[in-house]
Amino acid sequence: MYDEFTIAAYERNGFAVIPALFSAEELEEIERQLEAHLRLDLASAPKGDVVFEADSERSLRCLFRIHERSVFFDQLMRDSRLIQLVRQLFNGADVIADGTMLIDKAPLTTYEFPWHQDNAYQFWNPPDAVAVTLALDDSTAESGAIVCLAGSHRESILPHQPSGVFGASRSLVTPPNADEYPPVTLSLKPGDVSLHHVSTIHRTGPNHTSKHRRNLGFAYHTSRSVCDNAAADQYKRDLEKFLQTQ
Ligand SMILES: O=C(O)CCC(=O)C(=O)O
Repeated sequence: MYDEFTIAAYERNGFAVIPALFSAEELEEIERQLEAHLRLDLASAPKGDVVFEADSERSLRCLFRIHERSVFFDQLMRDSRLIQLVRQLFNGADVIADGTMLIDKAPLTTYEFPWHQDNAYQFWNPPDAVAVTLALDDSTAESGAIVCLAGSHRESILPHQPSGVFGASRSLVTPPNADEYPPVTLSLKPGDVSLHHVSTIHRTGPNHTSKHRRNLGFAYHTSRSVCDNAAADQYKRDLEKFLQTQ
């Protein structure tokens, strides 16, 4: 059971941090598995699931749907601590695990993931869904940590547009009001986990450091939520069209 303060903070703010949920030994194993997986997967993963930096090194920026091609990462997404945590956020509702992704902000990369709400492309109704982030590296204001707007999860989904940033499909049309919803940087150490509600407005900034800032992201929804499949299909078609123009 996770403490009531964490759950209360999540309910109030739309995000929370659980320090050191994964041990150093577990992280070592995750690193080993990730390295082995990347050796195999980068060449064979579907085109839309891999995003590289545009620089000459072509380093990896995002790898989506890892759970579909890796038993280890599928099981990690179903880790009992993560499932129990999400179940507790949603008052004991059944939890369905949707996906695993890697986001690697390479050293000194300048792009941002602009302000957005995840439900602008996930379409859960009601929005009983959450993104769980496991830090593999130090995530700080300097290295491009996730910044959430406290309380913004109470908003409905605001108008979004294509973000123009590879890996981040949509961004808010109008930047949010920071007076209404104060920004909070989710600083994480390796092994820490953060949670943000699918309606929470958030962004990530550039990585000004000389080190990678990698996050593993896991998505969950509850059995109470239904996906608006028509909207999701339209979104996929629009995204494919956009990728073909690139
Ligand atoms: O981990 C990251 O860098 C991106 C997080 C994010 O914006 C998201 O999960 O929607």
